Amino acid sequence: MTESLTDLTTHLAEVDPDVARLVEAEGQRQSEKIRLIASENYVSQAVLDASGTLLTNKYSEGYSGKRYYEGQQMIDQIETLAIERAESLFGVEHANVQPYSGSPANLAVYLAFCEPGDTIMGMGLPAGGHLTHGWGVSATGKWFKPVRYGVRKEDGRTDFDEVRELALKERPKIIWCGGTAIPRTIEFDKFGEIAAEIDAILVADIAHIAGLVAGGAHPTPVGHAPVITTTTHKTLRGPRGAMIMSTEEHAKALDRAVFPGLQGGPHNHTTAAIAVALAEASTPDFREYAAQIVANARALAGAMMERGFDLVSGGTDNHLILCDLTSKDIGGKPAAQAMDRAGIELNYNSVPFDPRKPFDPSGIRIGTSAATTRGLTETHMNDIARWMDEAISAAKTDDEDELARIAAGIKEFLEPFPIPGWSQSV
Ligand code: DSN
Repeated sequence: MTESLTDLTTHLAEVDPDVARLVEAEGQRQSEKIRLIASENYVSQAVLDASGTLLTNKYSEGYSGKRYYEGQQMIDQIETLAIERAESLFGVEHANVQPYSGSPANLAVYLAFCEPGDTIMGMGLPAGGHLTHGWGVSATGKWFKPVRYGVRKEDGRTDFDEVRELALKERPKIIWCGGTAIPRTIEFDKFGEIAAEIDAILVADIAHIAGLVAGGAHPTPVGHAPVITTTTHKTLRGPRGAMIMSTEEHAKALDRAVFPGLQGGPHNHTTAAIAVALAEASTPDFREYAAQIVANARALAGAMMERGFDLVSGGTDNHLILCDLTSKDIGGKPAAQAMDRAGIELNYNSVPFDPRKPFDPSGIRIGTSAATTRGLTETHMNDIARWMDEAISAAKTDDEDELARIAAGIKEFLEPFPIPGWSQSV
């Protein structure tokens, strides 16, 4: 670090070349690889601009018009703008844009409606649910009594007879639907009927599909789930953050749970960036984007199946593909690591009924939202499936030269598809 660190007006590259170099290298890395991590995306320059503002300097505990610090003239307007845009885009009565991310948003839901020890119900992690839906290692699985539903072995789909039977027997206070590795449409109406039968609150966690819901490429939970949580950075393509949306009936309880229940001051720079992302997601362009994400995922799933990849549920309805690599005779982790060396970035993932451990599972998870942001379309998906297949074959024979050859090909292929927010600096 240099002495100029004491000069508070000097830019990063001069003040801290170590951090600047790593940020630059990360830009290069993001630019040169095909990003297929289902929960990641590339935000717009405008979202990046808002994230990097001096709004980060401000404390704003409380809500618009009722804060614990002075100087909220602009912050109140920004947060109100974000709330109004969320309410209008998703068609909800209430939105809270303060949760720091998805897990704190989900924790706030528990705080609003449950007491420690209450029964709660969600999809099990190996079936595609999220840690915060009551999985054992999460606080939500320790502090509440979790009941878990899964998917059918035959077709990888939710078994609503099982969900209903469990719900009637265990009578959970809240039921979660949604998750992190669900390649099929979430049937909010069916979950809503079951929740109504036992007077439970249905909570839809739409973190993965929020952009698809906003863009009309996935059915909305509104009208079925009175409480909806989402992160803002996946298909919705905003900054790292989260929102809780609800009917007016639950607004106060949820607001109180977020602040003062769980959090202190909201991250105002993130709130501004969420507002920008929500405006972007309200445009006709974003509707086209959402439809293209799904078209790309379907095309990629088709191309993968032609190459003998075994997909959970036999395909996808959304942005996400879950692939069991058992038939390819390789674990998810070595395959994901080899693909990363080959310029394809994704994550290893458990598959339903996985006999292997979560840290060394049988599958990989793939998503098309980031690649679609770069402008890739159905015509490119066959190449991606081929590169994945080639990388797996190379991994099995420890052929590092072949992985490097694929990486070089992908780098060249991606040159006409720049990422927002970064450009080669020479
Ligand atoms: N880590 C997120 C995902 O990848 O789906 C969920 O927390």
